[in-house]
Amino acid sequence: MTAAPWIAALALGAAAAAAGHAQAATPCADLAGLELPGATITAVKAVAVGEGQPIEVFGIPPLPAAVAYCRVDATHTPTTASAIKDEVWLPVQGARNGKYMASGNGGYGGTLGGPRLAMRAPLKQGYVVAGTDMGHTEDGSGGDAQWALNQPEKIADWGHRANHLTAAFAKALIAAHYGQAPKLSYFNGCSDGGREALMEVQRYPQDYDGVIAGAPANAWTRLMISFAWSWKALHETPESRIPDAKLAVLQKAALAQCDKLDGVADGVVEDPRRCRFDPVVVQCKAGDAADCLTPAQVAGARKIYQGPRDPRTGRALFPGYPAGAEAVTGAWPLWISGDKAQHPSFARSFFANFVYSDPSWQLAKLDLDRDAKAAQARMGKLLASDNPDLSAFKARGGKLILFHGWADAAISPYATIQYYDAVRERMGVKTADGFSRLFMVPGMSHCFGGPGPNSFDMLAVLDGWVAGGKAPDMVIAAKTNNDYAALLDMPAKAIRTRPLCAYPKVARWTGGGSTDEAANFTCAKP
Ligand SMILES: [Ca+2]
Repeated sequence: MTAAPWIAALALGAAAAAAGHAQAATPCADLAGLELPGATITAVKAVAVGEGQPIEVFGIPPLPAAVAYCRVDATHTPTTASAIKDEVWLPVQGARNGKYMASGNGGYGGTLGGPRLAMRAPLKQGYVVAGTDMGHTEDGSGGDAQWALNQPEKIADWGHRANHLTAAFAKALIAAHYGQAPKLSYFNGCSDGGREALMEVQRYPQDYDGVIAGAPANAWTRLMISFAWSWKALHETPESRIPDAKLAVLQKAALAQCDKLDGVADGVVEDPRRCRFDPVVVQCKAGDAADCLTPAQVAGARKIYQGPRDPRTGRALFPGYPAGAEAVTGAWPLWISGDKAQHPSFARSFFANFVYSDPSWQLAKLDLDRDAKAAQARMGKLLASDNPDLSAFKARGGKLILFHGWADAAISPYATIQYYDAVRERMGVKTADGFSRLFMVPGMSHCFGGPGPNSFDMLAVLDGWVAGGKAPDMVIAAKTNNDYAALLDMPAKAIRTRPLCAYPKVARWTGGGSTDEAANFTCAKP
């Protein structure tokens, strides 16, 4: 060997760095003095087992830590108008699995509460976990977005920058703390977190090895049009409103028509595409009564099932909502038709603050055609993550899992099918199957809960694919006595199990054995 010693040393050093053994580990307390580009570390705290973790959302009190970890808070200022806060929780050496998972946020972000809730379970499994408030501190989970008024940089932070900066920061922190980069990195988000997940896949494909996008709000501006449409459909005239008490009338009639189409009478429509429900069947013969809908209410309901149409051309602007889960907890009253429904609140705030910079803008001014075009022109490219070309993510070896509840009243499940169909068409079915999956979840509400089996461990499924090479064609879901047990780390009892089938397949009962046991179902062509 004639190479100069320093070349050999450099090569050895590079090899060691690549293998992740080059850096010295930095203890938790010393991370406070760490200088990382673009980040200011604002707090560092060693958290003991059992110590309360702040959640600060939905009135949830601090929850006890299942493992000891180092909590690092940081602020990022990619522009002078920016202030992106994030948290990284690093489990103690003996508790870690060597992998990193970032949690998405929801709604308009603005709080770390949602991410913190979603970070607890993977932390317990040994993941380093992280989350960001997306760049502002107004809790946007109810649809408020005054923070966005005349704040293009904050909109870009929320739109795509925050999660990307958190990824870079968390990875640098992991390398500093353990002296070793993460073996694998995952992103897991639902709702706006699903939009964020697909944003990472499309804009920053190198950030993550595996990504879960649940009920994605990825066609953001078109989604806001559909939210405005909900309001218009049920406020066209004073008679159009559908009181909460009448939603059970719609649901009962829809289930009477469609529940058994899948061969199992379980209060859940397995494949709503086969359910062509027209609410005219519950129209009052005359006048109004508690067990029927007036003609104006029937017209309103039809528009919700149908989705927004261009008033001039009749073209569909976004898909509507499946029938059969109108009255379940967290369905139409919360999102679509209630006095304080979230569709109008999200849409009003979006057009007022993002599109027209006019805080007084009201939905009564809505002109569907004009406003859809303005929203698309001003915000479409920045906020949407609906590009079906995922070739850069595929090329880096990334794996993507999408899921969407069929009983979702917040974001139409048909929108995710449309997007995934577009991915399969653009990339070819075989190529798409090589790195992506969509699981539709019958009877699941928005991201959580619902009358169908809605508990499953998608992170374990993703890890099994990325780390274990096992492409998932079926995921077992459970309906338990507590839909929120997994999230809150509480015990729960399974009432029913059912396979979720990789799209386009659906679960079919074999015709023998209990319909409460997944083993008696197969995944079949719809
Ligand atoms: Ca059924």
